[in-house]
Amino acid sequence: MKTDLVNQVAANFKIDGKVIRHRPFGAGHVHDTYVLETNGREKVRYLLQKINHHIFKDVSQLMRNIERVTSHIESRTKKHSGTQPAPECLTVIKTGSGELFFQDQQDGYWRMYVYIEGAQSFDVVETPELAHEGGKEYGKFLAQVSDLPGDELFETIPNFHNMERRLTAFSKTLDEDRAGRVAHLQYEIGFLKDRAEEMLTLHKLESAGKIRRRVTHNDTKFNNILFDSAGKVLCVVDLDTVMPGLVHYDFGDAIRTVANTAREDESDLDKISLNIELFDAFTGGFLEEAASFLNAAEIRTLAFSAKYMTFIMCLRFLTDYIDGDNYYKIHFDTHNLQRARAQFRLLESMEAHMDMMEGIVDRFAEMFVV
Ligand code: GN1
Ligand code: MG
Repeated sequence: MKTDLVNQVAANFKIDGKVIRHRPFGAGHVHDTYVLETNGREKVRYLLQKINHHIFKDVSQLMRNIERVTSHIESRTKKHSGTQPAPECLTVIKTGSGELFFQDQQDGYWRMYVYIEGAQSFDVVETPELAHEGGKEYGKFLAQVSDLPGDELFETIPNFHNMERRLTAFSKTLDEDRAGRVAHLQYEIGFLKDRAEEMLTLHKLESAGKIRRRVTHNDTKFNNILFDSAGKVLCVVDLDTVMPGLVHYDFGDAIRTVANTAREDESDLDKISLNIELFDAFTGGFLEEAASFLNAAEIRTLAFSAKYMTFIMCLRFLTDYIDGDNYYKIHFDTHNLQRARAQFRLLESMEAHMDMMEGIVDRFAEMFVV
């Protein structure tokens, strides 16, 4: 990205001083992010993001959701603590004319947040204490957004975790075979087809009215929680997909990342398995915060949700690979295939641990459901 463009774009936001330095930031698969330093007096740094509007097609509605969610969390925290809180949430910086985003002349869409200093996030989790804190934080997040006033949030990516739609898209991609890759992937395709029917379980429960939509985060990778340098939770970030969803999406995606012994795209499959101790620790924290507002059918299917979200990632990574890598940022040619294979291995490990996982959920449900 050209230095001048970042500087030019930044000048449109209400920042303290002028940008003196900037660098690319983070490991997201979707947006381009920069951290900016200014010569302002307040010594605040900023996070400037070029929003991927091929994925988030309605940037105005996206930013309206984020504004609603962040201001609600902020007001709720103030009410509960009675004081000005430490950052419990992202702070949006508006443009000079009061807009939530800036559109440049090349049709790029940009937004800005206050950069949270001294924060760290974890791609791989090693201690049960950290997993437990993360579980509490995502459980608390669900509670915080549960009483969001006003209309339903806008669906920023329609049918994001809708398994039927994802399976249909997969079949279509197989038929088209645009990158000529299908012939080499018979094992992987069979792996997914064998499990497709089981993956419609949540959809069926929802249609039968046994589980219902609530406001969920929908991208609860563990590294979307920020911790301070002492390991204390700061806040949940990456609010792009906060919208109506099932609790399973949040619990499952968090388990997919917190209880994986390796990175999401690990190439050495033997390093990948489900760490049951970390599953236990996260689940305990999560249910401590969330058990009181979940119903029995939701709780009974929580362990399954880990498989659901891992399967959907297998499906999405493989679909993108077959389609010629149009969605996720990749760092080498077979990156999406490697991601898919790593998720396959994790899913197999979850299948082997399913009874234990269900037992753990039951144990905490007994403890925390009043
Ligand atoms: C994307 O790039 P990031 O971390 O925000 C994706 C998630 C996937 C994740 C896999 C909008 O998230 O759904 O789980 O990659 N976000 C979108 O790492 O597609
Ligand atoms: Mg994201």
